[in-house]
Amino acid sequence: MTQHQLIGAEVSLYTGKLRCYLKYKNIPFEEVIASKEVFRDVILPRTGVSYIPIMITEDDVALQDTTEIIDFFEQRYPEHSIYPAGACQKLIALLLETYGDEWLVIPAMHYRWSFEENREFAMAEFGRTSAPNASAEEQQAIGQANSKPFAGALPRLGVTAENIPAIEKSYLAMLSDLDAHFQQHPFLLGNKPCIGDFGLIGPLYAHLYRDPYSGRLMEERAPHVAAWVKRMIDPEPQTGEFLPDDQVPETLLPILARMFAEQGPVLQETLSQVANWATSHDDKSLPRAIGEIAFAIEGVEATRLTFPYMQWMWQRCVDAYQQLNAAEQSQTAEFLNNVPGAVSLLSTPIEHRVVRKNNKLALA
Ligand SMILES: N[C@@H](CCC(=O)N[C@@H](CS)C(=O)NCC(=O)O)C(=O)O
Repeated sequence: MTQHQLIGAEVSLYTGKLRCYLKYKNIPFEEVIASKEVFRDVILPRTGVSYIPIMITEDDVALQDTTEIIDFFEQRYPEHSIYPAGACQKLIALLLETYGDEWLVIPAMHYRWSFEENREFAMAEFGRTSAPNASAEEQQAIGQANSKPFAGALPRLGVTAENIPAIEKSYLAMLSDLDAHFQQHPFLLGNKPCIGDFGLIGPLYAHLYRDPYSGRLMEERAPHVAAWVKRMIDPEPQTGEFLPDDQVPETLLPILARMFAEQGPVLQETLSQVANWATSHDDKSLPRAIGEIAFAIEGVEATRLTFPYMQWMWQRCVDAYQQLNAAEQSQTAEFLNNVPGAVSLLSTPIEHRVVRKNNKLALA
């Protein structure tokens, strides 16, 4: 093999995250569509799991999980790093990656599967991905079948008839906050993208920009966010700098405040459920979901499954915070003191860590 292969789909959230990264870094790659045959012959045998995207590197290493793939490539191609050197910037970048990857999936999935226009589009796209050579009719039927588990995931993520208005209210408020930010800055932390930009582009591209109904909504409500999406998917490779002196724009404060108000309590409860799980299970392996969590968006309560993977993402943030020296920690805390709940959650020790082993999650 001579080139890295990205195996994924245009319709997939996390494939979009990785594709934007590879383009910004100017890492040459070939994109292979994750058809049914590719799932059977490559994805499952090489990774042991059925997630996309996966990466087969030019020297034939198979990798899954966008965060791990990005970190693998950051080692191999350290120039134009997407991790800021500044302590505060780096932490904010990691927080926003966790928010995009693990929380904005809620509005992304809601808008894709609750609106007829988006649903029809996504089903056809699922069919096109699975069977690229089938007729449009066949693709629609295949898409309908293949998309069932995804459309059916809404209740597990905590999307219900009762909280849909709150999810939409929160998403539109977040979009307007982000619009105000991108009116002033091309990317989150200056004029080059950081890991946080790649976390956010996952939900904000494939679902919330590319699906037709959500795309119109974004163009109308938040044209600067739509312009950022276009910069992310068609970047000027390897250009730009982060803001000087470890500055973090205040326009990110409302976004972080929303993250800690909504996702913060879920993160906290996930840590505690993982710790409880560890005391009552000898086996180190972790299922995908280990329980249920009550949470609130815009004051409306709902329940979702507890995903220990969220803790794995959070550990990266906590590690970044707890490894800071005293001066960096106090400077970072000064900024984060404007975000209710942030410093206390970041200072909470992780009782039982989780690790990724062979693309599955396990207790440490
Ligand atoms: N954290 C993983 C998430 C990957 C993921 O959930 N991908 C979706 C498609 S965008 C998927 O394959 N879902 C299949 C499933 O949930 O079973 C990553 O960053 O790669």
